[in-house]
Amino acid sequence: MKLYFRPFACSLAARIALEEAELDAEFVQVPGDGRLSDGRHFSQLSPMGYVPAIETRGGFVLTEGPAVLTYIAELAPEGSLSFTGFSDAHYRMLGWLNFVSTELHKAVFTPLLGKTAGPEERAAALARVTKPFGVLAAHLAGKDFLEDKFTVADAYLLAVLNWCEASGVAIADWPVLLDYRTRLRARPSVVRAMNEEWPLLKAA
Ligand SMILES: N[C@@H](CCC(=O)N[C@@H](CS)C(=O)NCC(=O)O)C(=O)O
Repeated sequence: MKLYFRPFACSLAARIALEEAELDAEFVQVPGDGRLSDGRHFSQLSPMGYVPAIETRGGFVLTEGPAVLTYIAELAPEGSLSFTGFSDAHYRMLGWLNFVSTELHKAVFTPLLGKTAGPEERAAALARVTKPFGVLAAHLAGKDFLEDKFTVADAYLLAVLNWCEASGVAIADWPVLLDYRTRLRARPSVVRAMNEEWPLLKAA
């Protein structure tokens, strides 16, 4: 397996999942110009140019974070990153993956972190954080994880919450989310994954 990533991008969630499940993978950092060392351009593997992309054990390249995370969860020892198929919690976890992807990643953070949004679009993106952060803060009050145990949805949410400072989102206004992020950052798989990528981010 090969995970194509950019440091501290949403692909960090996939690295955390691989670390958590102790699955072997090769990690390939996608350079800014997309030219891979094997001569291919990354867009040949991921047509939108997006990480994460994972070359699966079967040899095809899978893109789209929630699908990549679900794939890793299903390869992992049963129950270590997800719940049993057909259980209620399993579908709730899939719901959280979609929630993080649509309500936070794309609606809020992509415009705030990108270089193309003007002041109006940035203000609109910032305003869109209130409702989903409120929903999450209410849900996570008194809980360690989105569901009864750590899953790939927590890995994805953490990767996105890591962007708050760079985006101007005042996470401290939602103390439950700040505490959740602090706790997850202390998790050994998260520490390992972030320690791997931090020097790469600094060097990028
Ligand atoms: N729909 C995609 C979006 C992934 C995405 O936005 N990835 C960002 C990083 S978080 C990316 O690769 N952006 C292009 C770039 O950084 O050049 C998914 O869910 O995986």
